[in-house]
Amino acid sequence: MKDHQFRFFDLALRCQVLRFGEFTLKSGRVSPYFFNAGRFDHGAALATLAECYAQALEESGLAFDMLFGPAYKGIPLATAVAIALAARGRDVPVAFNRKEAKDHGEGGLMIGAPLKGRVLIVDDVVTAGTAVRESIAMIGAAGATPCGVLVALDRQERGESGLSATQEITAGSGIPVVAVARLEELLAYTSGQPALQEHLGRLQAYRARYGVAQ
Ligand code: OMP
Repeated sequence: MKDHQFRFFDLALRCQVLRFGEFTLKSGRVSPYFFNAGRFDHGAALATLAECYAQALEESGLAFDMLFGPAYKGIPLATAVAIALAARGRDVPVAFNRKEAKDHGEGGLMIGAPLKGRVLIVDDVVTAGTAVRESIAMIGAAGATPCGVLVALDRQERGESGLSATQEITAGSGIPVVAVARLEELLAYTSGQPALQEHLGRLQAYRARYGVAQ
């Protein structure tokens, strides 16, 4: 496991973004863990998180022209990543959407830089891939090219085929998904932390039931 992945899980636990227990997901699956990116709710945490995203992005080598943060949770995430990239010497445009169209003032659904060129979607979590597919469609409809997805956590859950949801997105649309960390790294991190041992069995059982073959 990489250094920034350790930092990411340490931060997620400290901020109570990552919690263990019993959680019903959007998909209806009952999960022994949940990742709530809304709890990255102060400046230093967002700065560290954005550094982890920027590191994962740089290591991926993915080419992109601008960032897009889907409402709501993607908005602060894409903004924070744009700031982290600027600190690394790369100044890129950033855009986001609103969920309801406004018919006064500047109007429209999109805010920030005009969507054009290769657009990288920045979001929190992928489970079944529904949210990511919606963002890909939104960018295509705006006449730009969705070129990749950058998320904090890929839960590596089985999609409709034997592949994971993120593998299905890439297979279906050619769009790569880069994650700061995946369930695989969460398992490695958990097994290395004495205080988290009690959760390991439930995580492994969940992966056996809903995950993909490693
Ligand atoms: P999919 O659209 O199925 O990929 O699920 C991703 C979304 O589920 C996220 O954007 C969240 O709204 C929510 N979610 C989490 O935030 N954290 C989790 O650990 C799991 C989920 C989820 O419901 O699957």
